[in-house]
Amino acid sequence: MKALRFPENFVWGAATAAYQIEGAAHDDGRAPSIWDTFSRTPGKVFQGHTGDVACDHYHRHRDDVALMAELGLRAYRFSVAWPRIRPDGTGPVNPRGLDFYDRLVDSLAERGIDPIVTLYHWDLPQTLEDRGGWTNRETAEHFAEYATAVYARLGDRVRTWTTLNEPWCSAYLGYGSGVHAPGVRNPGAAFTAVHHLLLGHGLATRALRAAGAETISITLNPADVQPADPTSAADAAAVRLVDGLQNRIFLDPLLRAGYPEDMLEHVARFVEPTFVRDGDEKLIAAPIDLLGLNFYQPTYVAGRPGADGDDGTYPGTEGVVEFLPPTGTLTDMGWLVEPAGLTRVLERIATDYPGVPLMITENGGAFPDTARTEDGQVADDDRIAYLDGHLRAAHEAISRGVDLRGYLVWSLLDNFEWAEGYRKRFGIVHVDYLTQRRTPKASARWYQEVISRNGL
Ligand code: PNW
Repeated sequence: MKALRFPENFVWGAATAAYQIEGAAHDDGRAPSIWDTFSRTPGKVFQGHTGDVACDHYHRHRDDVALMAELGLRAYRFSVAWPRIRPDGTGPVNPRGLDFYDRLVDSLAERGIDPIVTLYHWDLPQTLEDRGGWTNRETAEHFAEYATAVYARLGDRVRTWTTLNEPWCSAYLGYGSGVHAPGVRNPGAAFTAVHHLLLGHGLATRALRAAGAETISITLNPADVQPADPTSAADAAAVRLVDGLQNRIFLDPLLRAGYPEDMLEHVARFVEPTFVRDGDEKLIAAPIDLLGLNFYQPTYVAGRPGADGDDGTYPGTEGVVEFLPPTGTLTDMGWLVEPAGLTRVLERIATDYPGVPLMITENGGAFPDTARTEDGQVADDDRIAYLDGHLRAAHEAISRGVDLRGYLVWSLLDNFEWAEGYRKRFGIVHVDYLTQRRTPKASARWYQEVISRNGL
C-alpha cells in the first residue's frame, strides 16, 4: 500500500478516562460518582464489575507515563475525576484530589508529552445526581466552578482543555435509554440534560477563557448517518432525524449560535423546552479553539412505518426509524468496521461547520485477546487493521482539505468499558487485571512506528 505522510506537527497520542483506569475509589477524599452507584446496581454492568481498582493507574501513573514515552506518544488525553476535586459537588475543593493530577501533569512534562485534559468524562458526583444531575440547571453552574478550580491548579502547565466528553452519551445513554449512569429512562430528561450539558460547556468555556486558557475544546461523537437506500425519500427523512438528534442538536448551538428549528419542535413533543432561557444560546456559542471528534462506526438507518426505533436512545424514532443491524467486519463490541465513515464525518463537519480545527480524540476497536504469539504476546492484527484503515481515512480527509490536527487512539490501556465491564478490551497495551501487569500489544509497537515515521 501507498506510504502516507501526515502534516508536520500532527499530534499523535492516546486517550483514557478517569473512571475507566484510575481505581483508588476511596483514596485521598474521593467521593462516589454516578458510576460507582450504577456499577453497584444489580444488572447494570457486566458481572457487577466496578471501577474500584480498574487499572490502578492512580498508583501506577509514573510507570504508565514511562510506557507512553517508550511508545513515543506526543500527547496524552486523560480526564479529571470531578468527585476527587469537589467530592460533594458544591462544597470545598479537595486539594489532595488535585495533587494527583498535579503529579501526573509533572510526569508528562518530564517526558515531553503534551497533556489534553477532559474535565467531564461521565463521573458526576453522586450528590449532584441526588439533586437531579444534568436535569438540574444548577449542575451546569457547579461544573463551571469545578472547571475553574482545576484550571487554577493545572493551568500553568496544561494548554489544551476539553469541557465535556460525548454529551450525547451522558444525555441519551444516561437519561434516555438508561444503559449508562445514572440509568434514567425518560426522553424529556434526556433532552433537558442535553441543554444543561451544553450550558455547562458554555459556562465553563467562559470561565476558562477569563482565566487565560489557551485552547478550549469540546469532544463530540458525531454520527455518520447513512441511508439504507440512497434513493428512498423515507430513508432520507430517517437520516435527517437521527442526524438532528445526534449531530445538529449539539453542533448548531455550539457553532451556529442556536438550536435547529426541527429539533426544537421534536423536543417539544416530549418536554416543554422552557429550560432554554434567554442568553443560553449565546453562552453555548462562545468560541472554541478546537473540536474533538470520537469515531467508532457509521450508523445505517431506514424510514419504516411501525419500526421499533431503538432502545430509547433516540427519542421519537419509534415507529419511524429502523436502525439496521451492522453487516460486514465487526469488532468485539459488534460495531461495524467502515473507515470511510470517518472520512465522511470529518468532511461533513468541516463543510457544514467551517472555521474550527478538528482533532480525532478517540478512535479504536475492541478485540478479544485470542491471538497470541509463542511467547504469549498479544498479536492483535485485527486492531492494527482497524487503526490502519481509520488513519488512511483520516489522511484522505486531510488531503480533501479538512483541518485535522491530530489523532488519539482509544485506548492506551485495556480498561473498564462502562456497561461491558472489563470484558471488552480497547487497549493497545494489555492489562492483566490480576497482576496489573502491562504488556504492549503488537498494535502498540505498530503505532510506535507510525508515530516515528509520521505516517503509514
Ligand atoms: C466512548 N455508543 O463511548 C467513550 O468516550 C469511551 O469512554 C469509551 O470507552 C469508548 O467510546 C468505547 O466505547 C461510547 O453506544 C460509548 O454509541 C457508547 C457509544 C459511543 C461511544
